[in-house]
Amino acid sequence: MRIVLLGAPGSGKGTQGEKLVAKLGIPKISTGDALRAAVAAGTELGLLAKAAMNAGKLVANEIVIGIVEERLEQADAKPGFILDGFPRNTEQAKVLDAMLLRHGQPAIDKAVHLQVEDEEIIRRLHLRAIKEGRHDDKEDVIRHRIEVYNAETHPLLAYYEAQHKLVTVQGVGSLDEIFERILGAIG
Ligand code: B4P
Repeated sequence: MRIVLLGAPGSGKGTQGEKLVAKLGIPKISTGDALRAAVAAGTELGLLAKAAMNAGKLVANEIVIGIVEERLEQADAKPGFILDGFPRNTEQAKVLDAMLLRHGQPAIDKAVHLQVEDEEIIRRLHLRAIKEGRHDDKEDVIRHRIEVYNAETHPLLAYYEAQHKLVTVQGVGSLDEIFERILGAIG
């Protein structure tokens, strides 16, 4: 199965993605995790990504597309995968569809939208800032990330709706309740 997880920052894509990995036995590909690892390792790619991430902006399409393409070519991703945080704009979504076609892989099966109100997102990311100290979980940066989500990522709901692949799940409640909703929605 090939699943895209969509949702605002802090909507729980990473959290629920981990549960899907355990349940479905397919890998999760998180562009956020890959970029944070590159920043921590101080690679050239990390240096390019760092400023955009800390400002709550999207990292350049070429960089994230390169990360995803390299990862999708690995053997463990052939039977299926969960994409967490990619695509984040229409250009990335179109490139993903073309990439799967080019690699002879089946298309995306479902795009799961985790719906969470802004107030709850801000509350969660504040808590995470205290616990994990992520540079992009500061108040003004959180607000900017929500703006970027609304402007660039939200249009993907219509993109996947047009392909009859969109399922929307309420992302508020216990982790297990949300997970059950996701499993019900993907069938
Ligand atoms: P990401 O790493 O994707 O960050 P995120 O959107 O904040 O995380 P997510 O929605 O996965 O939330 P999580 O489960 O952790 O991106 C970071 C940055 O990388 C972007 O701003 C951008 O700069 C760059 N980037 C990444 N992908 C890119 C792309 N494709 N193109 C361009 N740039 C890209 O949950 C958040 C918190 O909520 C956690 O603390 C969790 O414990 C808590 N939580 C989760 N579910 C909960 C629940 N049900 N109730 C209460 N709390 C919950």
